Amino acid sequence: MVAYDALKEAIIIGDEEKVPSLVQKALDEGVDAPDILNNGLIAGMEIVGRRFKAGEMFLPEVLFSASVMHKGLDLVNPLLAKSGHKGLGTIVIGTVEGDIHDIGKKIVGFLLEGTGYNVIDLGVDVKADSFAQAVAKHNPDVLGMSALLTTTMPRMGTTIELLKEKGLREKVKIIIGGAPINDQFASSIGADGYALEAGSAVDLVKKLLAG
Ligand code: B12
Repeated sequence: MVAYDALKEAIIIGDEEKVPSLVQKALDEGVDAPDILNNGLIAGMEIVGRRFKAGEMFLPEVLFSASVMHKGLDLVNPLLAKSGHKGLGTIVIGTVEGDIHDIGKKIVGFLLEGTGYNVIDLGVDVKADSFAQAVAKHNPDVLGMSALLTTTMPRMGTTIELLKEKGLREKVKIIIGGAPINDQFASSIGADGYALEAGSAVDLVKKLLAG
């Protein structure tokens, strides 16, 4: 019997010893890596996402949970690759050109990764052309752009226009976020969605990829 409740709890409280040891124990008992991923690691991070959204967990705690979750992920990842396990989808994410704020974008990336998506983080100060190249190269299901400055928000629109020019816009769902962004701005530039915080970003991605 796998101690999934204990594993989830260890992720929530950020226990960096218990997470890898419980994952290793489950692997030693012959439990499938995808089972541990879905019912232990992802399930734990989903609770973290919900608590963060509800204001019951705070930023440093979320980052800590994400880092201990990664310790578990490191153990199951090689086995997942061998078993041909496919994630829920690929997300390319980055902070737009001229903007170096990345704390929020990283949390969004961690939570998406923690809930089963393959996340490619392009970093900060990402030019429209680099976003376009990444879409062409990785063929992601979703492109996420972050901006924290009112002066860099327009770059999101520039990127969408460039994707249209290159015939890439229809290949990918586009979501945006960051403190100055709202729904109205998202629709004005033709993005597919906006999320106020990381928990809602996970819900948004799920919704966009379901329909
Ligand atoms: C930390 C910080 C910095 C750090 C950034 C460190 C880093 N590695 O990120 C440093 C010190 C470097 C910095 C620099 C600057 N900053 Co600053 N910074 C902040 C601060 C205090 C917090 C931002 C933050 O991390 N918040 C916490 C995270 C968790 O929240 P978040 O980023 O909003 O992310 C959440 C959501 O927005 C959403 N989200 C975010 N991205 C995405 C993406 C997608 C796809 C989705 C769906 C959702 C999503 O989910 C996240 C998690 O829930 C804000 C103030 C504020 N209250 O926002 C100012 C702030 C953003 N900064 C500001 C300014 C002006 C600057 C500087 C220009 C200052 C200067 N004169 O040099 C420079 C700009 C440098 C540059 N070129 O980018 C202003 C912007 C004002 C404006 N209207 O444009 C703010 C609002 C401060 C202020 N009140 O004046 N800053």
